[in-house]
Amino acid sequence: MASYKLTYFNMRGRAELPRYIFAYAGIAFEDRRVEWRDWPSIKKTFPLGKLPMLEVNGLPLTQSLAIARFLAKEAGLVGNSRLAEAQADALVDTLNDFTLLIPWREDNPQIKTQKIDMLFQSHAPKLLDHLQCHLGDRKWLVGDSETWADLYCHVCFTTFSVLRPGFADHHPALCGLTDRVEAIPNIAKWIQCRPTTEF
Ligand code: GSH
Repeated sequence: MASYKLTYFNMRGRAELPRYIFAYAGIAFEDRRVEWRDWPSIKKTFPLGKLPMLEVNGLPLTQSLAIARFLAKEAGLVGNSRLAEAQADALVDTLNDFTLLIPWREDNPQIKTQKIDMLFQSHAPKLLDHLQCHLGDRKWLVGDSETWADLYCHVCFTTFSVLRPGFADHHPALCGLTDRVEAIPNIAKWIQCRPTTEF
């Protein structure tokens, strides 16, 4: 059996989707969490000088979505056809695009709040409408079983809810989707056991 070591900071962030997939599939992994104070001295030892990094039998894999896609394939979570795979990819990219707009690095708290307000006023409704339209009256975003896109939706919505509580309240079908993800027994177990962090 392969050995997996996932290195990231002590936060959900970009490592949480890989962690969800490990949890979903019941695959054991080392969840290595680096302290920020140690990071400058070890940054150079990582291929891109960025985290997360997954080691598979000691071989490094970088880029959070490449890591997640690889694990989703291992876990049977990519979709049941090439088209379904592409649809799941597109949804993951769409959620990721929004995440990248969040001004994580803005130091001025007032400007940060303004930018987040703008983002949730201008972009979030479009994102939510798109996702809800895509979901329709189905149970999962792609096909008739869960994919990594559903898991990522839960990961992202958890973070968006910290920034803007109730941001999806007007999209009940999406709230139903995230409830279903949260009710997957291995995901529920992970959420209960994982370290508590704000982001
Ligand atoms: N595209 C990369 C991915 O998705 O993995 C971005 C990785 C990235 O920017 N990681 C941040 C990081 O390592 C944490 S979320 N920051 C520390 C640094 O750049 O020194």
